Amino acid sequence: MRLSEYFLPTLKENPSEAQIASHRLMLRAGMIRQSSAGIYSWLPLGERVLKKISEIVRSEQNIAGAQEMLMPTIQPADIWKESGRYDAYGPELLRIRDRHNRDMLYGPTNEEQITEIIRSCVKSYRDLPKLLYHIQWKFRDEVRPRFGIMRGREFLMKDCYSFDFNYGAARRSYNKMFVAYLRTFARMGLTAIPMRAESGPIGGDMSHEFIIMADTGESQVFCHADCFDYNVLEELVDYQSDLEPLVSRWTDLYAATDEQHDSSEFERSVPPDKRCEARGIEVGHIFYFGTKYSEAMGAFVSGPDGGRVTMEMGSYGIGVSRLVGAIIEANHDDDGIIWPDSVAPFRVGVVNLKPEDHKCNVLGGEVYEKLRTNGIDTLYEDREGRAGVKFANMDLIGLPWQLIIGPRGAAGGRVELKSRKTGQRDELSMEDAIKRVIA
Ligand code: P5A
Repeated sequence: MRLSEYFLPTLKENPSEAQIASHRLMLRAGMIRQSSAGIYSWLPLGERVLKKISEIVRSEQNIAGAQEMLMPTIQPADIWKESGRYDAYGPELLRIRDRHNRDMLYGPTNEEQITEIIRSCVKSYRDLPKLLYHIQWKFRDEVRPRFGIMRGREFLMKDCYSFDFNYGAARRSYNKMFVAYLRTFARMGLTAIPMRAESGPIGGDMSHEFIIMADTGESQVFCHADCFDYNVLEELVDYQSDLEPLVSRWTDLYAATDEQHDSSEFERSVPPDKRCEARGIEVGHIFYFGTKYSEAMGAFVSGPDGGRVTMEMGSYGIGVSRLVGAIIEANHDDDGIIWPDSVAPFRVGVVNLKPEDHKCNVLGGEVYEKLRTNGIDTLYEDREGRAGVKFANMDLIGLPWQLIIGPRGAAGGRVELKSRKTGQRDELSMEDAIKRVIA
């Protein structure tokens, strides 16, 4: 993409409404624009990151054996009346009336909708288990939407739902998602710690929040320091085998959010130097709630002996849009964002310091085309302007690599390659620089 054509409305000044780094940087880097309180448009740069994150989430859901579908944003109120949540959910639920005077709502979550589908289509225990997910916009009329897209009113969620025949099978579904979540966040360069959590309006008696540490996080958490020392991507995960040992390696370590925190248990579980108390951002939340919805909505199958068995359910959420902010909270410096490779909107920014110079123009065009034809997402700074401004802009938007072309090097076909993360700069031939970016 050529910056002379790209829509990237960056801001020089810090927007006064932004209280935390990710909100400030997303506005300044031209990723989002507020539409109304807690509701945002995603501009091209932001949309790219959202898509990258969704792709990682999708790929790990599929590997775990979940099947993608797509449910609507607008739901009929009837199914929520059946589950009892139409009244219980309160003012966070955005209620709508259609032209025929029918009660509708903008879905804050989809337990009712999926239960309605499964109860009508799945009749026998032989058709279980089922693990289904979608990535869809949600609406919650939060009292205090804040921190930009971190606590929005409209936000993108991946929500998965499991239907099983009995507790043991439901537990296996829970474990699959538990492991899939560890892998998903690790692929984004995040250390997300699973913590015992309160199940709130979703309900149920087993629940874990996945939390990344950040001073600006809304959750207060307590955990054993060893939680941080574990790389789940090094494990060979076979989702058909028993995942309980892998899951209990985590759940045996003390880790809880403040609502579930038990200080005497915490003190018993760890030497003092292993006890961490910190703030964090909730990027995922999984629930086992048994028959809460299936019972209320009559979702049952016939068992092996012909009798009726109410299905066991769980639901599993990832805050896809919140992750954009969470990743920035974990990866930035004073100059701007530092994208991890896997979610970067572009892999490299080609910075032409003097596009009006013939040699720079030719070399810049050549580098840009070579990268593009090699399938590398490339943003090309081909506009005239001051070098300092171009560098500041590139640092702000935080692409992993900057390939810098100036008049001195261009004459000999040489360029400079800068890593945004380490700040290291190397002077290289054009070919070597391209090879390094591709590697
Ligand atoms: C699980 C999937 C649920 O809704 N039902 C379907 C269950 N869980 S949850 O914890 O309420 O939400 C799941 C994740 O969504 C993100 N999230 C938000 N992101 C941005 N703005 C919000 N207002 C918001 N509310 C929830 C969180 O990452 C949460 O873990």
